[in-house]
Amino acid sequence: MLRRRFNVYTMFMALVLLLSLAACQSGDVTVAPHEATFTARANSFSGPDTIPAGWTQLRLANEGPEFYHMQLMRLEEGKTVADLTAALAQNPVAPTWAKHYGGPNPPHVGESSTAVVYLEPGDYALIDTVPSKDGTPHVHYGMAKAVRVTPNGNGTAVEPKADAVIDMYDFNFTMSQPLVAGKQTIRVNNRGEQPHELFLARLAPGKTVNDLLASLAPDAPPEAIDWRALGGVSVIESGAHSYFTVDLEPGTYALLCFAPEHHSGAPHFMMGMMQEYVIE
Ligand SMILES: [Cu+2]
Repeated sequence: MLRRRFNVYTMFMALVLLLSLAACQSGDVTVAPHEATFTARANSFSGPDTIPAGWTQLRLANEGPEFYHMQLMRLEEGKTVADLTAALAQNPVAPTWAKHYGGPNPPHVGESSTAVVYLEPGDYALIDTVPSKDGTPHVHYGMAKAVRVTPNGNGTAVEPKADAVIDMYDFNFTMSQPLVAGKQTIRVNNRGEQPHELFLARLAPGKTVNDLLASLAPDAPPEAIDWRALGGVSVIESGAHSYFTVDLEPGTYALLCFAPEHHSGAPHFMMGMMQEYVIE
């Protein structure tokens, strides 16, 4: 009897060992991107100080009262987060020593959004250039954090698979195929010469992208925000690409780019990067 119990126990332990070995093995050949979560609250970011290099899924949880995004900027050696915020206070067009590496664009208040970006090792500034209620970008109210991207030893995080592609040009958006309802991963390519972003929102019935823009004016009443922020990818450099996953339902959507034009500083949506899109 004792012997039989021992055998059952041995077999059980062998099974546990086999299963854990299998789990270890699948851990070595990671297929998903790395993940890192940051939280935005009134005038602060919290999250990890270091992230491994490679394809990384960044999640932004909005626990603050306004709209926030994550904009990763890779800093040239010797430059600091303080140098960048000082430069942006002089000119909203980023200095050439800071390169845009994207991040999740604003989720709705109380919600979260994700974006998958490719990060090279180096020192980054995580900033939020979304304006606060008074029109001053959050980066000037303390939403700037140093993040170090460390060399990735195993290099196994792979790129996501896209269900649809949106191309960004100077100055419009084009789609590889009609977007459909349902959960999907969208690849966003910057095929323009300037840095671009994609912000996606679902409009209230009968409303237009102009109504959305009007609702962002400092004097607009809070109830003017009758649309839903659905994220997207913040600014990436010419030639770069990024991904985001979103669950779309039938309705009218707005696609917008707020990046400043290199010479005039005017937001790109004023130059054509604002588009409505209907999903049947
Ligand atoms: Cu743009």
